[in-house]
Amino acid sequence: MSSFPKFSNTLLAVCALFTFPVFSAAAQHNHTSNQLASEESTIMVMNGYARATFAMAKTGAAYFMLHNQSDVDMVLTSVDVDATIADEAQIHTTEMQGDMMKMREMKEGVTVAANGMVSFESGGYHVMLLGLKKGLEEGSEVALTLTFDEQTTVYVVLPVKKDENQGHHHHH
Ligand SMILES: [Cu+2]
Repeated sequence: MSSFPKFSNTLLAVCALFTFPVFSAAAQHNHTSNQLASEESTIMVMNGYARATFAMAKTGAAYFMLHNQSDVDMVLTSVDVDATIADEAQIHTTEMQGDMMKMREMKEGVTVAANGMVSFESGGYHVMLLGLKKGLEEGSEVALTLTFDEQTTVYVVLPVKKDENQGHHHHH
């Protein structure tokens, strides 16, 4: 059994684990490999998690922060989910229609401006998981592939966590 003093270290390790540098499409135009490490050619996926669901749930949601560290805008054009987890992943936004919160698929994708950040969070942008094979159990993992500009892919494995924030709606 792990002791309490180890707990905060574990959290820090998890945070570090879920920050992924990747090479942007812009970098790929340049075949000089030693330039690929350039700071201005990366996008980071930070603080990602999928929200735990009840056991029979058919839909779930994943959240993260995207940080575009390149000097060109990047568009998150699609998300794929591991087939053992769910049938499909969609990029959604949440909008007020009158006094109702509605979710809408972002078929055109979500732009992360050059050197900008976009937060995917409860009540805003999120990745919707449709056709869950089983509920998302706290402590398990969800593997997603994020595609930017229809060509640059980022593979992330997100922890499933309980979400105290009840802002997300379940009307799919
Ligand atoms: Cu949604």
